[in-house]
Amino acid sequence: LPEPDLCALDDADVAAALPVPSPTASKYSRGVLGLVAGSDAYPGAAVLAVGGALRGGAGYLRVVTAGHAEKVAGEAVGAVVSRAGDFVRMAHPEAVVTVIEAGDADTMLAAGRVQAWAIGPGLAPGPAVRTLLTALLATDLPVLVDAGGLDPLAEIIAARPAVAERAAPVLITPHEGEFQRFVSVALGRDAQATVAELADDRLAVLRRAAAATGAVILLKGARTLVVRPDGSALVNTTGSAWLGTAGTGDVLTGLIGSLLAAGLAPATAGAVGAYLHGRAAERAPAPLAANDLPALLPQVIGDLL
Ligand code: NPW
Ligand code: AMP
Ligand code: MG
Repeated sequence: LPEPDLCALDDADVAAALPVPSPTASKYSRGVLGLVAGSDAYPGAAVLAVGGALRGGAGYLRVVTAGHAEKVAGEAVGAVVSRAGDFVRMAHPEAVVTVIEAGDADTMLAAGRVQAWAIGPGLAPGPAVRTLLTALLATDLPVLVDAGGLDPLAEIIAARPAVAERAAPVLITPHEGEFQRFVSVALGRDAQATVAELADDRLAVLRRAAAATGAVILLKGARTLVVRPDGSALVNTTGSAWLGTAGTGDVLTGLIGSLLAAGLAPATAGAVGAYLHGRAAERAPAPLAANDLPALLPQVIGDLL
């Protein structure tokens, strides 16, 4: 049955929403994204997210990644080093990297002129992420939460529904497994019941979760849905099953983050990002790898403009 309040974007909608630099634009006015990503275990997730953000058109990309004290012969020598930071610098010299000690929110927030934050791809689980996320939620900037940021966000919401109270939006981009964990921790929903409810009426489950948490929810999958707390929703029609490969979600996070930083509203940024990501996948020779996607975004965007 046709679903009221469920809208699918087309090429013309996406073209109209895309941020195009004005003649007087600068790297700052085009959107400064703060991206908190990567760990020793998952440096690749940070590299992929950075690729999505740069080719999504971020004017300035600040990458914040947690490192560890460098040791020589077992002795700390003062410097904080980060494998993910090194990988990002080598793969994307455009990105400006800040290496922090785990949980050092003050140094993270000192990254200048940030207009939106994205946190999650490849983060190491642990209490430090919750500290960083709490600090980001206390800002008046849009915050995108994915991957390793989702469990800490669920814990924060369970303790106090801060997300609904903050003025700036929160956008979460879980896959189905992450969404089940999120609602089970944040809202005390039984995870198995959520699996059954999602199969029965995906949109209804998302509408309840968005209304209860105050977050815009982008649930990834074959038919990615974006749902606002008021229940209005967008469905993505681009992409293919070849996207089911490691790291594609990390590219999407960077891409959506760049659109948020450029000033798009969260649901629009999510839906436009999913649309462009899907179009890039349609152009990638199959089987695609996640790292193919960023390089295809300029063609996709150029053809729409
Ligand atoms: P099961 O097996 O069905 O019971 P995780 P992740 C379930 C980083 N990456 N898609 C499934 O449970 C990410 O950014 C780094 C997927 C499974 O056990 C994250 O920080 C890369 N899972 C981190 O790795 C490239 C689904 O959820 C669990 C599902 C972990 O992210 C890869 C997986 O969730 C990756 O992006 C679905 N549709 N439905 C790199 N190169 O550095 C249910 N599940 O444990 O959060 O694992 O998504 O791989
Ligand atoms: P993640 O699991 O975080 O790496 O994200 C996976 C990405 O691939 C998301 O953008 C999904 O929407 C997309 N994806 C996964 N499976 C499919 C599928 N069968 N059809 C279309 N897109 C998919
Ligand atoms: Mg992911």
